[in-house]
Amino acid sequence: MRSWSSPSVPALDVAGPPVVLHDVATGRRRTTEPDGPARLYVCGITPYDATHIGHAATYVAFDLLVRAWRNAGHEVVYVQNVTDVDDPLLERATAVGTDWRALAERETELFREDMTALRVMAPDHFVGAVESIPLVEDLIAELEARGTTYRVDDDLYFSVTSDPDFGAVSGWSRDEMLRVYPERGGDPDRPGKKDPLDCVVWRAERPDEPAWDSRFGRGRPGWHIECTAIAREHLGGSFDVQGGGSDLVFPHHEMCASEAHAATPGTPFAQTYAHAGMVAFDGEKMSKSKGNLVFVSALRHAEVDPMAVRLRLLREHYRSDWEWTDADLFTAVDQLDTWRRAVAVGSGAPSEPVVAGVLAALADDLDAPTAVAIVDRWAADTLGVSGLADTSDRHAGDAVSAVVDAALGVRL
Ligand code: 5CA
Ligand code: ZN
Repeated sequence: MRSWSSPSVPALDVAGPPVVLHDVATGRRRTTEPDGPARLYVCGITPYDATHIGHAATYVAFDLLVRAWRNAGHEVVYVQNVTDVDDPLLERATAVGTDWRALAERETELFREDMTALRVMAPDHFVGAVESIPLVEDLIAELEARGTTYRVDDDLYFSVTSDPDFGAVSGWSRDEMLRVYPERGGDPDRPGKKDPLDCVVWRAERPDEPAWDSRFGRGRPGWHIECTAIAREHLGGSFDVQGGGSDLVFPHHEMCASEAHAATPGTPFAQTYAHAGMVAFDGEKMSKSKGNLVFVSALRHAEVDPMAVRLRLLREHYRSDWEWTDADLFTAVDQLDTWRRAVAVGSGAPSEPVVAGVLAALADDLDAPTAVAIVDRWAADTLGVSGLADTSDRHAGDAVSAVVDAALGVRL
């Protein structure tokens, strides 16, 4: 499907260092070593409601990765899916009496507008589940040929035991998996399954649900197989980073990886698994199902500068869980104003350490809070907040705004 337009990004004179990420599968820091273009897959939205701040935080986090790679001199191939057919979308469409396609299209368009406003770099391949059904069919056929699928009634399941590495992404115990699985779309208690953790890859047609013809009968894809098929098609095996929010560690990323391993034994799905923390509101994880949401579009319509929203997000480390408050947003509005006043001076405190420090912080597991603190200090020195203004660097304003734009994605 159509992506959105990426913001223009200033080229910097200095290259950033190699990018290190915390890998969830090993629990260790790992230096990404792209062989050719850096290849990134980030799980996209299920478009049944508007983009909330939790989604925005996740996509801004991976936008920092795209920018860090580019600043380190890599080309990037970025793939993101849109789960434009799945249970929650169909349920919402029925509840509000809208056609599910119209709902998905409307919310996907709003997402594009929100991402554009937040200056998030566009994926090179923005791919819907519906348009990927032929890919999914081919992948299921591969899995079937390897004897890793079976039927329960007319539905087709993937056998998790066919991947000896099943469990390696999350590192969770079986008990933990069994506890969480039903809360995240799984059906451990369904009679006829070989293992309670097996996941559906092709769901046979149900009354009043959309369905497509396939060699496995009429039906629609399961959730996990969608991302496995799209990632393999556009990125190949063993791509650099699989990303998403931490709510996707299990079952989603575990299943995606196992399906890929079963189809191509010996080739890891991704090299690094990176997950963004969960944003809460009113004491609970912000989620469409709970309804405790702050929408990016609502903030835009309330005339909040999207760059202040972005700066608010950058004040948290991407891996931490945190809570959204209006007070923190207003702090970011003031902070953005201070940065803008400082760069408007033109000259300023030395910019070289700022440029190097910001690039280094972002290459170090996307440490945006440290980068933000470096710019804060520079702005305070330049404006003389804590004594005399330092205007010793004649081109500091331009250099700092360029790195803040290129690395943090904040246009001053
Ligand atoms: N379509 C699937 C992924 S294939 C999905 O999870 N869609 S979603 O709309 O529910 O979420 C979109 C992305 O936002 C996912 O990466 C998810 O992990 C992330 N996300 C959802 N809620 C939050 C939250 N409260 N805080 C941070 N990230 C979140
Ligand atoms: Zn996904």
